[in-house]
Amino acid sequence: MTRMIIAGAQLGAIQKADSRQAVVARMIDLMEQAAARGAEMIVYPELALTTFFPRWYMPDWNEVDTWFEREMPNGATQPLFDRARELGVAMTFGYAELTPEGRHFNTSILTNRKGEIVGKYRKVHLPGHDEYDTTRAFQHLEKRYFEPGDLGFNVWRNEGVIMGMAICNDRRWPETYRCMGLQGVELITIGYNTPAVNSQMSAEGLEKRLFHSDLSLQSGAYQNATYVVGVAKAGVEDGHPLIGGSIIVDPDGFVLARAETEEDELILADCDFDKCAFGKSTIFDFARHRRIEHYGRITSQTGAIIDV
Ligand code: ING
Repeated sequence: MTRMIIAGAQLGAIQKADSRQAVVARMIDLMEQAAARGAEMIVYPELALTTFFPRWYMPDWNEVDTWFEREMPNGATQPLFDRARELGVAMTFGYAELTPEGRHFNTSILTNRKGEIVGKYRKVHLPGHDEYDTTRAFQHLEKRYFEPGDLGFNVWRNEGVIMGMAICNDRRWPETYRCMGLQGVELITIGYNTPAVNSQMSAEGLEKRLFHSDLSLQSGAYQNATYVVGVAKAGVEDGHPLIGGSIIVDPDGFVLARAETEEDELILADCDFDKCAFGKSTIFDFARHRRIEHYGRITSQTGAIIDV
């Protein structure tokens, strides 16, 4: 029987001018609060070390690369890994990864309770666009600054739990969860930076964005009998609002904890991973119920084809 108190560490706004050191200090403060409340794992947002820089058009790639990390851990993040080891807290957090070969990914890492990196994920579903778009109220240049992830959706047995990761827009695609569900996943961590308004349809407001975030996370959890922890970078970054709404969801799809602010905020839940077994052995016993002979379109066809 594996139980773990898991913390979601929502981060408030990170301004363009904020240093990585200042952000890491905030992350360590949340980790210490979480450890004091018995947490054995902490989940941080997507691109947790910097502002959501894909909102800015930067023609100079030397400037773009200042938002990326060339190694992990590094000088700015080593104190976080050291404190995690001292406190015995596993963690996931997202950052912009620049590889030695010069490739750019929107990445998340997973550590064990000794502060050792045991897994890495690179964001597969990149929203937005790759050129400056004059029609948008603000830019969303993830397709410009990142390559689609090349590692796929994997899981790791970490601290006795089968864990997987996804990032932000990935949570809107059911394939994300099912690829890990088919590997027996029991915990999926998903950091996100979601603009509070639609750059193309200003009528779409905060309520709808929060609803769609909950809907995506809860359905992924229920349909794959897994815990899901969705954690926001929230608040107003240089005038641009991001939604909060961090939640911890159980394998039945129920929300166990929810952030109430758009600031640095901790949410916690005591997760009993035996609760995954019932769904995986009954309604979502994939081996007994799935009919893959009818699912071919899902991997053979990218876009919709209408021929009726
Ligand atoms: N952000 C947003 C997300 O998927 C978005 C982009 C918002 C797409 C709302 C569609 C609707 O939550 C990131 N960083 O993926």
